[in-house]
Amino acid sequence: MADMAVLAETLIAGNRDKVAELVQEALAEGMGPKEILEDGLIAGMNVIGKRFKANEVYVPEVLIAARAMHAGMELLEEKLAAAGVKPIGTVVLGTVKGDLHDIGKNLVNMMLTGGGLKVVDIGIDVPAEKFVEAAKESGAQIVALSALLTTTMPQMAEAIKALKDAGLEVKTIIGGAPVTQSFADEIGADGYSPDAASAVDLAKELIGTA
Ligand code: B1M
Repeated sequence: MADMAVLAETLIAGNRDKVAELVQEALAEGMGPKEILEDGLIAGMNVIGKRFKANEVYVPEVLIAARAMHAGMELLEEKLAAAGVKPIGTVVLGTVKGDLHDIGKNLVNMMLTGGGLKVVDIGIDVPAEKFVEAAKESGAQIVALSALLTTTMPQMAEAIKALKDAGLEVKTIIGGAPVTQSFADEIGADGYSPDAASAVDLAKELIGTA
């Protein structure tokens, strides 16, 4: 029977082709897609998240592991849907208006996806009303905002205000190099995360599945 520890290790090593091969093998042996996802892919991505937090691996390793994760996910997605396996929650994610930085945001996306959440990535330079629209359309529990410029940080406050004004029951989390916990408190965000891996713990905690 396919060994999920080997799949996790292969993902950590970033070997995309081997990950796809192992996922295919496991499916062919009759293993359930949920088990492959949780014990293989997510387990591997969790290790990457922990190592990234501890500065034991860096952005390139995370991107390579995430690419391997995608290769596995592609093979599983249809089967997961058919088996009625639902993501643990939905997160709308974007970089705020006026801000074009997306490397950190994309990492957050990969980590959240790797953590079993559905991510609706609405890109960069996102105005407040677009966050509201996407949250409404997707029924997200969380809206995650990224900003890399001190000049665009006020846009986070705008987006949070717009979500509150729209009466949406979503939690908001923020992050990005110039962002701090005290800024999050000041603008009424529900959470702040200093890095992509912590964003997963924070999102799960706010959704109540941590
Ligand atoms: Co820009 N830039 N940039 N830039 N850029 C910075 C941010 C800057 C610090 C460089 C500097 O001056 N030392 C500075 C900002 C100063 C400030 O305001 N404090 C700056 C500036 C000034 C500018 C321009 C204004 C430059 C100009 O044109 N004069 C301009 C602005 C454009 C705009 O956005 N309107 C600009 C443009 C650019 C490029 C387009 C050239 C490019 C972006 C390419 C891209 O993203 N596709 C760029 C880059 C690459 C950088 C630096 C070099 C690297 C940013 C990065 O990707 N880091 C950056 C200097 C630096 O940080 N060393 C700089 C890696 C990434 C993994 O980290 O994004 O912090 P980061 O994400 C982390 C965490 O912050 C967190 O998780 C990630 C991983 O752990 N995180 C979240 C991020 N978002 C989160 C959301 C969450 C949770 C966690 O949700 C809950």
